[in-house]
Amino acid sequence: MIKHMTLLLGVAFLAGWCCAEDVLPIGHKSSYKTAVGTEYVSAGLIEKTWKTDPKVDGTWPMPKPVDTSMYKDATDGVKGEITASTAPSAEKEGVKCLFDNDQKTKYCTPNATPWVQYKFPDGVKPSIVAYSFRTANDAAERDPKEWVLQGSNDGKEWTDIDAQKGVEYVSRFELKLFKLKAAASYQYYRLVVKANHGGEHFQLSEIELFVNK
Ligand SMILES: [Ca+2]
Repeated sequence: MIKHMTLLLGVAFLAGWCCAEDVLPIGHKSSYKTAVGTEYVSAGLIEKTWKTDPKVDGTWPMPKPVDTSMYKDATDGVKGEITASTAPSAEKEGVKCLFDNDQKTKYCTPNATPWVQYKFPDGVKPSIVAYSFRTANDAAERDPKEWVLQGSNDGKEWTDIDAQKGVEYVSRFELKLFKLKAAASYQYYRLVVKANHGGEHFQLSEIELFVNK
């Protein structure tokens, strides 16, 4: 709380306005897409003073920029088989939306803890060194919080290659990068979600499986 107060006061000072009734709290996540404003770095987060409505100014924390330029997404240009444990909430929100390189499309399913699987073509076992998630447009309670990433060469026996707990996000369309402790080479990769942030649904807009360039 103290850190957030410090951030808020710093933002107010730098932006040149005083704390008024219409100042939205740190962590407010709406109106993200239409925001414009002044960007600067504070306490490890990119802060922006947004002006989304002539009547309401607000300040929201933004995630640190993530550099993935040293990687190549192993799913790009590959016709893999993409499956999931659970059908999507709507036809247009199918699991393939996770790998279409379009953050405006998402996989959304009425299951807080689904699994998602990417099977590379026969003979293709990319050496994955990192992976990324991008959160979707709305409903932060659907974001993944805890999961295991697994690899397999037959779709039956699985090896855990990464596990994460307590992962937090600060914005919609946020990109999160996870680096593996050791490269993993498999034909199948499966994300097993163990917990989300409390919603009845799970969703993400993008998953990338990275190899080194
Ligand atoms: Ca997508």
